[in-house]
Amino acid sequence: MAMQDLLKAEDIKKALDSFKAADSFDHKKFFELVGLKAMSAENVKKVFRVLDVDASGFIEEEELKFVLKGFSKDGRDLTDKETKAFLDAADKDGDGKIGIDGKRQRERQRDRNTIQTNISRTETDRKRAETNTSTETSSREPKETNADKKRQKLRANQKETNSFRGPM
Ligand SMILES: [Ca+2]
Repeated sequence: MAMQDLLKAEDIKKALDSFKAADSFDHKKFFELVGLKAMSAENVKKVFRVLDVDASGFIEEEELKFVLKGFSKDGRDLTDKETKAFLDAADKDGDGKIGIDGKRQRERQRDRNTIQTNISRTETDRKRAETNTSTETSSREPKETNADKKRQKLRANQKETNSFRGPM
């Protein structure tokens, strides 16, 4: 499936023309201009498959850099800054690539686990996945502690207020 079968050539041109200047790319506005926002989920998936050049099921950083070329051969490369910003915004689980079901993170997680079980991965990938998981867990703990502290402080403040108001 080619991109011009999915999107209108004039919309693609309009969208590409809007972000001709380096570092001007805004993926949300681009998707809107190119007509992706109004498309059915099924067609969005088709677009995704065109952009997923190596058919890995993910759009990796390298593919993202050339994402505009996927819409038109005249599309410019994204700058490193734009690629990074796009990836940060769209990569919800921080694995450094964009999955096809970005909005349904929980299902994706399950899919990924299935993929990890079914497809034999390189040792490096597995190790990286394990490291990621442990980092995620440990980075979550201080946040909870902070939130707890905040709650305790709030409760303490409340008590003070109550006892202050008590005699009144
Ligand atoms: Ca890919």
